[in-house]
Amino acid sequence: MTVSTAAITFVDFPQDKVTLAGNSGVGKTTLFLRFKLGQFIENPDSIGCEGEFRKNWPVDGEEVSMTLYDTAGIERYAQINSTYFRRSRVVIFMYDISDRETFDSLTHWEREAVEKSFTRGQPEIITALVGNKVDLEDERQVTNARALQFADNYCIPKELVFEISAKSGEGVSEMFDAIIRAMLLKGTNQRNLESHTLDVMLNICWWCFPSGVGTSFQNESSRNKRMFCVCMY
Ligand SMILES: Nc1nc2c(ncn2[C@@H]2O[C@H](COP(=O)(O)OP(=O)(O)O)[C@@H](O)[C@H]2O)c(=O)[nH]1
Ligand SMILES: [Mg+2]
Repeated sequence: MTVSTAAITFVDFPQDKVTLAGNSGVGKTTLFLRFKLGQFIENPDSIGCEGEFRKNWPVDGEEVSMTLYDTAGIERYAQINSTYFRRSRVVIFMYDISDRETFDSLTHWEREAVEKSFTRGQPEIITALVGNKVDLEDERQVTNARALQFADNYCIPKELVFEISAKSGEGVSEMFDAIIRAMLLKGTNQRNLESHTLDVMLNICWWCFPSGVGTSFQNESSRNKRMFCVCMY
């Protein structure tokens, strides 16, 4: 139920949020650390890594910010909660080319990530498919043709299908370059959306009303883009 309208200024979610999705062991944290530190860390769990890192990535003479999110190993113990994926600008679906099961699990990850990012069907979400551990060519269980077929089924453009090695670094820069270009093509990045004013409608949040704070925000110009109540609904 809408109770009133108001104009407020607030800091929006980061428009450069890039999340990693995929089974434990595919190399998400190794890729995250390569992005963050520019090197291969043999035993990523040993250095206790926090789950997000923002940096400027130079592409085509521009410096564009990207904030990469890692699950930080949660998927080993529990389902990833929706806060992790919420409002991702880009989701990178990652599998291990030497482990067929990690590829087969991507249907599960696609459902999880795209639903929990609250962006299913929204044109601005970018999805990429990444086969990691290409240095293990002799142990390959997933062909590039299969990956391209998957991408086709899930509307991932073939320019965003990659095979990389987070260990050797092969293909990693090219992958981030292409993702940044896709973000630029779709017209948003952190530089112009860090903070802005929106006309909003205050709504009763039926999840926490009447005991909780009971309000959430809705962007008047885009009814799909409801801002969330502090109860996170
Ligand atoms: N050979 C090879 N091993 C890798 C590569 N990327 C990660 N690994 C190894 O795979 C294991 C799991 O990596 P990790 O980043 O922890 O996977 P996560 O569970 O998806 O975060 C570690 O032993 C990494 O050293 C790669 O490109 N090639
Ligand atoms: Mg990890």
